[in-house]
Amino acid sequence: MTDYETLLVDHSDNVLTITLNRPDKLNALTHKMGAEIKGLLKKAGRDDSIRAVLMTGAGRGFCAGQDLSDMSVFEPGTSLRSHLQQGYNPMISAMRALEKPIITAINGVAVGAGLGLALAGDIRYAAENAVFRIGFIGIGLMPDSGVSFFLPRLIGPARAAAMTFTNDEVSATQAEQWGLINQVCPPDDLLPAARELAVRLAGGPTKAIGLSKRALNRAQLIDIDTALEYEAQLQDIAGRTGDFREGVLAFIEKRAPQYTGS
Ligand code: LHQ
Repeated sequence: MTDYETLLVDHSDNVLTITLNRPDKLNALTHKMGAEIKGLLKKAGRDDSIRAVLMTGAGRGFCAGQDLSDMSVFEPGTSLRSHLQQGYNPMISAMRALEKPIITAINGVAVGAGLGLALAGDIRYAAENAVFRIGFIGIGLMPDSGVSFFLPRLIGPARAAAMTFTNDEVSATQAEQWGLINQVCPPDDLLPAARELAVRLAGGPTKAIGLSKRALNRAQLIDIDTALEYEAQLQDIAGRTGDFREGVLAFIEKRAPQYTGS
């Protein structure tokens, strides 16, 4: 696959693996890294042979958020609003809009916009040594990159407020108890476990998984009646896929389904 300046990329077994690759900076985000991630997410949306995405970090960090040594962001007159509108917002939106499962394998510290990246995935596995920290308040900012949206929904408003205001570190074990992540793994087991799940999901009924993601996204924002109607509309689409027919046929024929993503 094409070379990337800030990422390692692998495409095999219908899984696109994106590894943030600035380990000496704990994979802090630069403009280039954001652009490369967005480009890959676009490709993942168009390429039928990509049926799940796995995102992780090289070295001992997952992602330390905005690269604070990039002074262009802090020059007087720089609008952080346009920095976010052009940089992180489309990246986080693209992760939520991609109708394929995204697993984040959090191998170390996840801070600031790096926490946003971790939370924008659908399913999160973390190494025992991973830690979560808001970061923003530590440099006099408030949460961006979707963190103010994801955090209270995942762990509740009180815990979200404490994390956001104090900048205290949250361990992987605590994060699992709170529902911030799905599973804690010994460090050496993290990638194999996350990859096993990604490969398993990549072999699933991709369209139905994508529509499920669309419904789960929408359910965060709407009332039950609207949610029921929205589910009915999306199920109509799922009901017209080849994978649905295959799923029912396999059940009747008492065999494992062979999903193709069609
Ligand atoms: C870094 C970084 C980093 C550059 C570690 N940048 N080099 C922000 C601004 C503007 C607009 C919009 O949005 C945002 C969003 C955000 O992301 S705000 C949050 C920004 N991130 C942070 O505030 C985190 C800063 N980093 C830290 O607090 C610590 O490095 C953590 C707690 C992540 C890890 O601590 P340690 O494990 O003790 O590692 P370390 O501090 O020694 O870092 C290792 C190296 O990585 C070190 O470089 P060096 O050359 O000295 O070995 C750090 O300078 C570098 N690094 N984070 N964000």
